[in-house]
Amino acid sequence: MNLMTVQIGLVGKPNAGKSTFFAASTLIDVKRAPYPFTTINPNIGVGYAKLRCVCKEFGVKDNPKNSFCINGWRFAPVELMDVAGLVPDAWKGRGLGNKFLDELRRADALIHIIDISGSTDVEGRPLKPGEHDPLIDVTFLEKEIDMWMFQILKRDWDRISRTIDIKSSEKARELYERLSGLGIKLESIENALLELSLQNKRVSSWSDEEIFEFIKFVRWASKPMLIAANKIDLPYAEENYHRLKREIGDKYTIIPVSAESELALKKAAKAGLIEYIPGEKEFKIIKKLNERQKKALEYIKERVLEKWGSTGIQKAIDTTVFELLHMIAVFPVENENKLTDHNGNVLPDVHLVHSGITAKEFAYLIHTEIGEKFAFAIDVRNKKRLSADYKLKHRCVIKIVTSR
Ligand SMILES: Nc1nc2c(ncn2[C@@H]2O[C@H](COP(=O)(O)OP(=O)(O)OP(=O)(O)O)[C@@H](O)[C@H]2O)c(=O)[nH]1
Ligand SMILES: [Mg+2]
Repeated sequence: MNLMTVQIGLVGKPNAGKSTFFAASTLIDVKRAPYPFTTINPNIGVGYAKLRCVCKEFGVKDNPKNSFCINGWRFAPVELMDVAGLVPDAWKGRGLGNKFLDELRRADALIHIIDISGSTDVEGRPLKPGEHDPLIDVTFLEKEIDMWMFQILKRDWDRISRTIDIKSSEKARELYERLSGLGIKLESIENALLELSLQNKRVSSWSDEEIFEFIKFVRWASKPMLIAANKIDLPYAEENYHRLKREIGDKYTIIPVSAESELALKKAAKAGLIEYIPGEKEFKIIKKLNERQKKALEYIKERVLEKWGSTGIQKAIDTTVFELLHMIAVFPVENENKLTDHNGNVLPDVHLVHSGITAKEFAYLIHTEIGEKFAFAIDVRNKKRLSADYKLKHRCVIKIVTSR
């Protein structure tokens, strides 16, 4: 085990705004353009999940190392991956093929970026806003991912299913071995077998429909997906958004987003024109702007911030991390009085980890040796001792004490 940064895959059809979402989150200047297949090779970069820092509560001035803090908001690193657009039948190799589907293996969660204004067709070709129904994109993309997994499982299925039947006591584990390269969890497989009543059915007698249902179940459980309704600033976006909420809102979390607006705000902030904290509803102009800049910011203010409360980019990442993946943030320190590491940095790191993690498991994540020598942990807030199997809480500050 080690402290791996959570990885979120940005998926969707071409021209939906994946690279713009990526650039707005990471400030990496990747190629973006209003036509399909702008991105060919994946872009990987660091984005951030936002949470209340503990600095104000403890009354300290922090100097973060693996993250940053603005006005009491801590931004914890997450890895984002922007891949090429998916078109119908991508799993069979259409478009840029299934090469980039393979790139999603490691993703812990997916953000599906759709063009909620309906200004691109299912292959990403430009249309007038309102001409395409974004609901179609939601269904097709999932089918592509499921078919891709289905196909991987089906390769060699006859032989594998018979082997699994022979060692029937290890059905879940055998299937797990087969699917582990896709980042599927053993627990999801066990649940799928139970939920779909496939536990006692010989694997070699599963129909294709049953295999597909099984895949759908494990994919959903292992790679939860959020929908980012992008281009929310354009005409028709609002009505499409409300319709999607009505029709599929019980199954999906849908966040209204304008990636282009977030990118513009971040760039303006970087250039010293405005003050802007990612995820906020407002920005402050701090330099004299030219007419074009004024107009662009006015557009964002009216069409996005005042209407939707934020550009949605930060909210999409935060919801994925804290709600879909149920992660928590942990601040480890070495000196429980000064809240520092051994170099004197105050509240240097924050780590996103799965909820339910114990103090000892967390120690192992920091370093195998710290895990092995774990004696107890200290809850820095109240200086109480925490035992090895204590389940850590969101925003806890802990010190791990090792035996010599
Ligand atoms: N109006 C508006 N346009 C946007 C928004 N986000 C992205 N776009 C535009 O949509 C077009 C496509 O954006 P990209 O980020 O290149 O799209 P992509 O999904 O990465 O496309 P491929 O790499 O071809 O798959 C660009 O012209 C962007 O400027 C938005 O929030 N509002
Ligand atoms: Mg792209």
